[in-house]
Amino acid sequence: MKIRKSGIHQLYSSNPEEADWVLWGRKVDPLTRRGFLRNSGYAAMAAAVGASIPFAHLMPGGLIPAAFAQSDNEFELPGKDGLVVLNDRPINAETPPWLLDDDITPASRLFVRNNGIPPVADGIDPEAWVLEIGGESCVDPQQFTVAQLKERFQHHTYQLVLECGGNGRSEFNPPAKGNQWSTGAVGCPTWTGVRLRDVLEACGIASDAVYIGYYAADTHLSGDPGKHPISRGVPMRKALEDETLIAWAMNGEPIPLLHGYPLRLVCGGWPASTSGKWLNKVVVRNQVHDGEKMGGSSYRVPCKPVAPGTSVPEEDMCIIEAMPVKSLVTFPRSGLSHPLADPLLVRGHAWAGDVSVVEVQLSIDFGATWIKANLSAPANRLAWQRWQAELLLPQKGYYEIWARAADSDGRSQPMVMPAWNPKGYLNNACHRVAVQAV
Ligand SMILES: Nc1nc2c(c(=O)[nH]1)N[C@H]1C(S)=C(S)[C@@H](COP(=O)(O)O)O[C@H]1N2
Ligand SMILES: [Mo]
Repeated sequence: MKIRKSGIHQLYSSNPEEADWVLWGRKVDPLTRRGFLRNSGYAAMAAAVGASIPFAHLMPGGLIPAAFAQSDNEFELPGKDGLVVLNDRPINAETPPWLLDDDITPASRLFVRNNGIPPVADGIDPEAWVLEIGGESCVDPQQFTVAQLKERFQHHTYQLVLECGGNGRSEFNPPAKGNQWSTGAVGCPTWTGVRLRDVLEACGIASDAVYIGYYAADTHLSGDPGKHPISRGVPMRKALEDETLIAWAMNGEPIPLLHGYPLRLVCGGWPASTSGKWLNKVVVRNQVHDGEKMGGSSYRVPCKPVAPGTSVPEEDMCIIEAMPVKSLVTFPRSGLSHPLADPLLVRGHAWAGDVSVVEVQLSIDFGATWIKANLSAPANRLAWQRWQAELLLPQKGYYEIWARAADSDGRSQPMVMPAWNPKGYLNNACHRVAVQAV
């Protein structure tokens, strides 16, 4: 049986129970949500994954087997290593999970999300690049060249998670429009720059300040110079955190053009749309910033959960702040064949918005039982955390490894899908990879 990746996603997104029935003859028990595989369906699924499935009776219905859910259509992007390109104008590309195994994400493996057209490298003189600080709640508006920023303020380096608010969007049902990210719109490089707080304080923050907003040098897809592709911001409490940086270096090198050369804002743990690339202006606002992609349903979710497919009035949508707890299995790569007798080393990263990860658990039986992984401390606040474990698979066959992280606020990842929302944000469902014991 051959199933093309886009085909299987389409089938499952329009009607997962129907897809189960068409592909495998699998029926879903309405009480337990477990899938019933009849013998012929079981044979079809086992044939498709290439092995018997010891825990088939525990497998939930309506879920694409992880063996088919991975991105596999690799595509070349200059300077990038095996990223999957979702769109080429503007450029958007994500990283397959097995290429996110590094502790510190190298530039070649960091996802790219552009809303407009980046400035051209040739036209940028990094020393002469000017950052303007202003806005109605800035006491003394000023301009700084990059050289002046470097000279006047203390330098700081932090490893910070960047995750697109729409990471995981492809799994929502009904589907949400936008880049169909699977799991790869996340990374955790180190960033060097000055604290936004130090720069804002040098310009004076008025007592009525509530928000900051950024402006940048990329241009709108329409070509209209009066329009900004994106201009977002964060509340003052996030803007003034130690780790919120105006950065000029990523992993010790000038920030690559695609990631914001020569200057970018980095607000770790919040939707990466708040981390403005090609930064040329920061405004201190006496109201919630109202730049491009701050309003409507952009980077907003229903303030209260809604039924899938509901159309939600604008006043009932709330701005996304910290990203939810999440984890990724970066080794093994889904599809691995592993000798039954050997312990299987499994590892990945976990992160949790503004707080820390306190536990990562793994399951090889579709969530029936869980074991604890070893979890490392983060390099600094707002960096992702390495976890690893050794698993023994009980008999030959097809398994899925599920990873589930819990944060210091007592929240953990949902096993299947979190609350549906119109734009498909904040999918922090457990990551799954397929392994075959042989
Ligand atoms: N100026 C500018 N900044 C931007 C964007 C953009 O299009 N223009 N995209 C935002 C979004 S939506 C994301 S997810 C991150 C992506 O950062 P990266 O491309 O460096 O991974 O940048 C954010 N900053
Ligand atoms: Mo994003």
